[in-house]
Amino acid sequence: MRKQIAAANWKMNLTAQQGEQLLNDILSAEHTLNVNRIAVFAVPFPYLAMAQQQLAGWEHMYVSAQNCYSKKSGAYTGEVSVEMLQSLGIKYVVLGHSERREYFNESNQFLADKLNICLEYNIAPIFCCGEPLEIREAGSQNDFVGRQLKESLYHLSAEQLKNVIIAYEPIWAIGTGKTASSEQAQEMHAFIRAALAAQYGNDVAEEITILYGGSVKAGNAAELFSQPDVDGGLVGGASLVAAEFNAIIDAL
Ligand code: G2H
Repeated sequence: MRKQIAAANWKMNLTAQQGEQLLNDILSAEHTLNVNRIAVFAVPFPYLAMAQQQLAGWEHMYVSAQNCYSKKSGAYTGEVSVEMLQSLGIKYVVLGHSERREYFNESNQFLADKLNICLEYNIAPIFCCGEPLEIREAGSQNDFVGRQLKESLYHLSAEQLKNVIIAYEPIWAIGTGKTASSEQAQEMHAFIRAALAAQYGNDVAEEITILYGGSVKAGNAAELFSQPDVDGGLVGGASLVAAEFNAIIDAL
């Protein structure tokens, strides 16, 4: 069975005190999680250690970074290495979010390097892909996402790929309130799985968790997650409100 994941992406939001309170509010609700149904919290770098401490002792809930650098260590002022993340016990990192691609010029090749180093350090990448509006309107979304997969992932072995989580996030649906319909999400997730199957075989593709991201909220999570190839969500705005994210976890 594939892992189902509710992943919170706090982005650059909340003070330390607000973040601590939010996690406490989420932890104080009852959740029926298990090894194949987990919650992940991608918090800002300064809160990683705090979040790790708060989640210590809670099963099936994990802290994630929102980014990392592609080099092991060295003179890269302001960057954070996977070795640093590993030393805190972090198990996940979001890579290639469209905001990083757009504002920080992250290319498919740069992301391939980041994927490599994460996998070397046993940190599972949550690899984001997705098309902008003009590509969707031109009907070229499969080619666009297919190329992102090819250029960042296809150098990996099947064993490595099994540790990668994919998040499909159509850029036109991010923070806009415009969610992709569950049919649009399913269509792209099925395309991604078929592309992985063509490259790595059906058995490998069936094991890969593919999350949907883009204006997921309590009100649409169950419908999105009920699609056969949608294995959970990467959630921005709604993950900042305990009641919303609690409901999203429970919709898994
Ligand atoms: C997409 C998503 C989280 P939101 O960026 O990665 O954010 O749910 O606010 O659209």
